[in-house]
Amino acid sequence: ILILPFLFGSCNDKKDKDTTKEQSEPIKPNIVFIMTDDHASQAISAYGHPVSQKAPTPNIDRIANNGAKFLNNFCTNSICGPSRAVILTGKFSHINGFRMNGEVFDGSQPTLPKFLKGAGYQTAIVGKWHLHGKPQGFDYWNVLNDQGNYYNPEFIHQNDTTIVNGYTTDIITDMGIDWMETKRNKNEPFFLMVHHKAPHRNWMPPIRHINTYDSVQFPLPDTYFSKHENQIAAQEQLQTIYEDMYEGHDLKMTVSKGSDSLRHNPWTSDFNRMTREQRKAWDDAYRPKNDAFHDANLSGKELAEWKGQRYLRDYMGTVKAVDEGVGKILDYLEEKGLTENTIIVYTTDQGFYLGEKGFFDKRFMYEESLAMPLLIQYPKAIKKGTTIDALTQNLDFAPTFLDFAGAEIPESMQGKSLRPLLTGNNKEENFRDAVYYHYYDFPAFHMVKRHYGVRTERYKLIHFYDDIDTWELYDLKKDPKEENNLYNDPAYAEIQENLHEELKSLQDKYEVTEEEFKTTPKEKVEQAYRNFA
Ligand code: SGN
Ligand code: CA
Repeated sequence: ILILPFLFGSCNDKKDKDTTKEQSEPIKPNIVFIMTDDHASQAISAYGHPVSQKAPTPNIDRIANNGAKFLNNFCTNSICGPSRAVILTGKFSHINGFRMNGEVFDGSQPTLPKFLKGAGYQTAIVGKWHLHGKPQGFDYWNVLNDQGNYYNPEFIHQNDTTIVNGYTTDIITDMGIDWMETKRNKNEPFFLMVHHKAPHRNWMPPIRHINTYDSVQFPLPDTYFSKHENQIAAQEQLQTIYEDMYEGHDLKMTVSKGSDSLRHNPWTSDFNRMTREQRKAWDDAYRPKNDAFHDANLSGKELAEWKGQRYLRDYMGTVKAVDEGVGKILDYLEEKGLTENTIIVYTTDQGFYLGEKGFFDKRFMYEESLAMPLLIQYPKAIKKGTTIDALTQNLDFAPTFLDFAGAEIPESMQGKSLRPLLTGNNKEENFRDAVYYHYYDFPAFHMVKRHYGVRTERYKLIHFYDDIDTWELYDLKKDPKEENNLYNDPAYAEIQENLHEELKSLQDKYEVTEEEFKTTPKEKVEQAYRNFA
């Protein structure tokens, strides 16, 4: 009798306390981060480019419609591994130490998944990693071996490398869903990275989409045959569709009519790894179109245009599977009632050329490869149909997620949280005046020279260095296709001077030291030009 009131009292106290706790600590949002490899904004219909209108991406567009679309989001270094390292660390390449593909990421450094884990999150990554070494900071990881393959790819999980049968995009989508459904602790918020291989070179669509775009004529850019006047680095690159693509490996062209043997195909394992059934379905689908090509007997400009069409049809076929996968993930979250409390992101590691300037690949600081598509939905905080003009970067992703997770943003991170932009609490013009860019991977594949530069809302200044020393300046308002290099044009003298100052101040701010401007011995560059030609 004496004890009872005490018991009731204490129970009530406890209940009251718990309620207060819930009120002061709102449920943290889950984060599903879907990132593809080399997906150009021109190939996402939400961005409205004419190419994408011929091959729409209705599921990716759902994210734009449900939330926000960034119109000026850029990478800091347009290449795979480096972009991923920037995303994981919130720091530029020269600070996180991963400047170019082929280097090994120092996984012991502080990263986004580690901070999120500290904030009570479950963390997982499936799909492309490409930073060599094993992923750290993830409760679960199952990643492609190196670049990965489109068909029957190898995955690395713990100490095992396993071939998983099927089409890589579908496998990665299913792995992401499987982790959410069966592998995570459902009492904790989660951070899941779904990293696709597609639509990376060599653009092999799934069997179900080999013929999807055969009758579509994609618009080729009017810069397709550009001669790159006053752009020496562009003149000396090796990523022109009609000069540098491998006719077998990339364009799936056969040696002669009736034959299924591919023309130049230096890495046979992309095709040899297919099962007999897959290969038969593949050859049956390509044979008629390759035979029609042989009959047409094209050359010169017509042949170059044919290659552009073949490239775009294959590329869009791989995008189609990505879009279906995004739809599957969105549907899954919807079915499980997770949509309201989940931040869903769609992006890619950098932009890509779909024939602009004649190019495929990325690397350059020109718009198509500098720009990164970025779509984010989070119904609780982001209004439907938001568009964001501010100059943002992949550098900002880690601070943004930490901000939404209610975790502290470490001072050493160099990006800024996008949360105020997303929730409408920041005047866009105050966000950032200019972005800094620095590309290092030279001499290497495609021979794009080292360069760095600054982009403001209207102008861009680039310095190409190493085996050359040339500057380029563009007025993006008058010349959005960057064909008219204005460097040293007297009419732009003052603008040029201001851009130089802006560049210098960004290099100081981001702690870029002399170390970053090292050049390559001449013989090494010459040897590389011979190797890649
Ligand atoms: C491979 C590609 C190149 C591409 C690099 C880097 N060749 O070497 O075209 O530029 O990857 O791409 S391939 O025919 O082997 O695919 S990245 O996305 O990993 O940076
Ligand atoms: Ca890439």
